Amino acid sequence: MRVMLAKMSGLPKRFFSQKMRNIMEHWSIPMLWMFVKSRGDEVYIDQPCFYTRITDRPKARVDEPYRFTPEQLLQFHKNGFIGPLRAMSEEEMGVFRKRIEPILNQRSDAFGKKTVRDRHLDEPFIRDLFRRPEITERVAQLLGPDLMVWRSQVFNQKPGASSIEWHQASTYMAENFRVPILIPRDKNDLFQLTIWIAIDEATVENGCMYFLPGTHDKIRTIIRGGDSQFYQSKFTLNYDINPKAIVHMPLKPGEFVIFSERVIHGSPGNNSDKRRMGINFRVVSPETTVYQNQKKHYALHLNTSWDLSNWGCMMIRGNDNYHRNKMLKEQVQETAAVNGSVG
Ligand SMILES: O=C(O)CCC(=O)C(=O)O
Ligand SMILES: [Fe+2]
Repeated sequence: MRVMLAKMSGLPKRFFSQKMRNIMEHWSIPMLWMFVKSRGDEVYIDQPCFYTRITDRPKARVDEPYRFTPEQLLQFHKNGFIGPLRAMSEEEMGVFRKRIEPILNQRSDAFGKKTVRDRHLDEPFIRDLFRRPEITERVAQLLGPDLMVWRSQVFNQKPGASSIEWHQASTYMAENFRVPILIPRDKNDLFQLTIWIAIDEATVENGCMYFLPGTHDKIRTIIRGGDSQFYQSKFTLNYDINPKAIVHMPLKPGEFVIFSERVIHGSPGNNSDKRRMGINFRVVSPETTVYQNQKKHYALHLNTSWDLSNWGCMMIRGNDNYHRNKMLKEQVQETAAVNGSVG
């Protein structure tokens, strides 16, 4: 396989379609080998990587009220998630809820269409939530002092909503199996975290998120086809789920959980008459390149694309010493304020 690829990569680029060139550039040998061996039935769910750094040391110094104990840090690195933690009071979340509800029925200015993705691009009050020290100071201890948001999403699980199948992710190559969204310095290092904040109360009955502790050790494969549905794609994660190992994460409004997307996670669907709405956002260091040279992003499991002309990243803590990424316009004025945060 290695020899074949080396020979192929020596050929002039015009010999290959863009699709083929993407595959040669971004599919590693294990990814290609899995595809060939299974004749396309089994593929890695995302670019393979391994979790190596279990530590009880914080990656940033923060003020006392937000500080994790060494036991909490160790627990996070062993499990791949930590929560519940509080971002704001239930009353404050009530105000946030009233503001976000109507927006979801409106077109996003940034993308020119109705979408649950990246509504923070249009709405300063959502950006304010992501910048709360209750969140940033916790995340900094796990990921490092310089934090940049590149994606957010509202998960509005109405009564009767179906499950969000067990899944994991690394560089979000899984969204189209051609090009990764994220290019970190080292794929194996912890380069990203997701923060999921409860807008409504999330309970076991209305389908709070659940996790399989310790499964962030590596990226698994998926078996294509079958009955399991991940949005519009049909696949099953190749992992034998032990029901006893499942950890549910009930959250009160205003509480959040921090997790590595590499940990196997999902939610069981809403079997109640109460809505379960939450908002997540994904954070990397500004050292990571996001949507490199991409003008448009296509997600296979949703069969839709987003025009990235108005998209940009946003610093929520520390400094961007790399200037690699397109930033939100208003970030220029906001940077001074962010630089004042705890270092
Ligand atoms: O809201 C959910 O149930 C799933 C969320 C999720 O998969 C994520 O935040 O990555
Ligand atoms: Fe997820």
